[in-house]
Formats: sequence, structure tokens, C-alpha cells
Amino acid sequence: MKIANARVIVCSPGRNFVTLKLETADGLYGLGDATLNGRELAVASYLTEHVVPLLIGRDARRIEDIWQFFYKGAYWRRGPVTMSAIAAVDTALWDLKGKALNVPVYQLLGGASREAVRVYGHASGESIEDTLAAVGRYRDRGYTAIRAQCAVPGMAKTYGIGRTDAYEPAERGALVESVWDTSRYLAIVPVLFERLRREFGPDVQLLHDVHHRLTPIEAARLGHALEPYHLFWMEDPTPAENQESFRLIRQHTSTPLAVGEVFNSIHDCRLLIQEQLIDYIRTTVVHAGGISHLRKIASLAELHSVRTGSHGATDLSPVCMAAALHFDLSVHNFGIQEYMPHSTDTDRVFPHAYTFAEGMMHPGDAPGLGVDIDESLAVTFPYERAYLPVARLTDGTMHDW
Ligand code: GCO
Ligand code: MG
Repeated sequence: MKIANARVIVCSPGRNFVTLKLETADGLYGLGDATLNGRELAVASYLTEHVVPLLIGRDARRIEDIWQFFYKGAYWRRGPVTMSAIAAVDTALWDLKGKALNVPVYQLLGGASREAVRVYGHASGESIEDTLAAVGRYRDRGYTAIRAQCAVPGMAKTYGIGRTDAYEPAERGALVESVWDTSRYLAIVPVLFERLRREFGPDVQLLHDVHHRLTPIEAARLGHALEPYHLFWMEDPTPAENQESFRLIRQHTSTPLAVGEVFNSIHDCRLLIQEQLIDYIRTTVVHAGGISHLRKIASLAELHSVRTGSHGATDLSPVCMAAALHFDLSVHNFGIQEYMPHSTDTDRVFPHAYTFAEGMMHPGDAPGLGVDIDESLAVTFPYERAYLPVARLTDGTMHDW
């Protein structure tokens, strides 16, 4: 099982993806997602220039050792570029091991802890009425957990509001700048959830993403205001570099909290987990060092009654989605998985075994991850520069988007 070849494939079937393909001397191959939205080529270059040359000739069966080699061996620690590159290697090695042993990856991770994985979808609208209608459409498609975001009156563009039901975060072409007004946002969100509960009753699980835009005391106020509507979670209430700031939010509200899609290491969430300042940890395979590292985060979380709720937006490729589903099916303290279906072109480039039915997903039983890449189709979709939008306050000050 020596690694004979390693290649980085960059393609853009509707949006940009970076994929690592590892080939062994005995003719097997494994895939890993290395997509970092808006910074794709940095990870591609890190892999091509610094990782691939060190991979050739290594024993592909030694997943943990290779992980430690790239983590400790770089000397420089952590960061989204490094950890996405390590994640791609790790994911591809799990894929390879599953194929070599002819079992789906979740069997290597301890087997299934559940029959299928509950996912949540993204409903959004320009108004409260539109958002209610979008939630209804998700419910009709079988979703039992739905994230709801609605535009803030007077603000031209708000995070999370899709042109269609599907929300696509990155924009090709010119970088988009939006304006942010906290008071208007804080005024509308409780009204939205009051309406949603009234309309859809107690059974549907409702989620909301604050997307890092509040201060701790503002987040505390919002969480408190949302308590009567029993959210499944309030996500990323503030930027979480300062883990201690969650003590303040926690003291003021019993609305469950989810954090971690931008984290890339267990050290980013250690205090949040150990002090039980959050309820769900949202680190994902591609941005947090792969399946191996995510399992360590999940094990720490399990000790402190924190469940997983991995990021699953469309900027995570089907390779990452497949890996996430194997992880979700196996870990005991799974909570929920985010799911935004990819475009038809993306699904054609990455044929996969995972399936969705009645709000639940399953990774399938194909050996390895159960996802492939059609390279001849991928080359017909070359990379296109795209960036995430940025936000400024009404006086022009840069703010979190
Ligand atoms: C989510 C996220 C995304 C991110 C996007 C950035 O909860 O799904 O917040 O919408 O903004 O993945 O690339
Ligand atoms: Mg989010």
C-alpha cells in the first residue's frame, strides 16, 4: 500500500472545489476534500508544493502516523490552510483503507451507532412571509429540522438569504459588500421565530445562524428573546476566538448554542467544550484536520455532553459530505448534520453513494467513502475566482459578515 502518486484537482462545477487524489502502487485510489471557500488556491498550493512530495513512497495504511507527520512535521501549527491540507490527506487515506479492506469507512470507525443521520436544511426569504413559505417547502420535502433566516428590513443583502431555496455563500466576479445593522436584526429575528412556532407547531426543529455578527451581550439578549420558541440551536452568536466570552452568553440564556464551523483544531474549542459553554460543536472534516482529528474532538465533546453538528454548506465538496456522513453515523454523540444539496453539475463531477430520504441521510455501503470524481468532466469546469461577501456597519466600519 505504498503511495505512488498524489494529485490535486481544482474544478468549478458551479463553485470551486479542491480535491486530493492519492494512488497506491497496487492501483487503488482515495479522495480527500481540500476546499477552503475563497482561498482555494492557497490550499492547492500548500498540497502541491509541500505535502505531495513528502507523501510519495509512504505506507498508506499508517493514517495516524501520517497525520502526526504533517501536523508536527510542519513545525508551524494549525490554521485553516494547513489543517484543510492535512484533512485532505487524512480523508483520502480513510477512503483508501476502506477500499483496501472492502468496507465502508463507517465500519472502520466502530460501525453504525444509528440507522441514518438527521440533517437540517436551509430555508430563507426576503420577508417573514417568504421565509414561512420556504420552511413549509422544506417540511414538505421531509425535513424535520430547518434553519430559518430572513432578510433584515432596510438592509440590501443579508447573510443566508438565497436567490432560490438553496443559499450559495461565495460570489463570482466582483467582491460584494453589504451593510449591517444590529438593532434592526435583533428586532426581526424573535418576530420570525414567533411566527414560525405559531405556524408549524412544536414538532419541527428550528435553527438559526447568527453568523458571528453580535457581541456577547447582544447574543445573550437574542438567545433570551428566542427562549419561548425552543430553537434546536442558535449558531455562531459571536466570533469565537475568545472562547471565554461564551461564559457571559451562557449565563443569560438556555437557548442551545452551536459553534465551530471556522475552527480547525481541538484547541479552538477545548474551553468551550470543557466548560460546557456550547451544546453542539460544528467542526467539519475538511476544515478541522480530517476524520482522525474530528473523532478526537467528538470524543472530548462526549465527555462533556456536547454533541456534534458538522458544517455542511455547499462549499464542502461531496467528498467531505460523504466523509461527514460516515463520521456522523458512527460517533455516539452525533447531534445533527447540516445539508445543502449541491448543484447538478457538482453531483455529476462527484458521483456518490450517499442518499437523502425523509430528512435523513445515509453514506451508503460502497467500500471507502463511496464518492468518486469524474476527472474528464472536472476539467471542463475550470477554476473561477470567487470570494465570500464582506460586511460594514452603516458608518463604514468593517464588521463580521
Ligand atoms: C453555514 C455557514 C455557511 C458559511 C459558508 C462559508 O452555517 O452553513 O455559516 O453559510 O457562511 O460555508 O464558506
Ligand atoms: Mg454557519
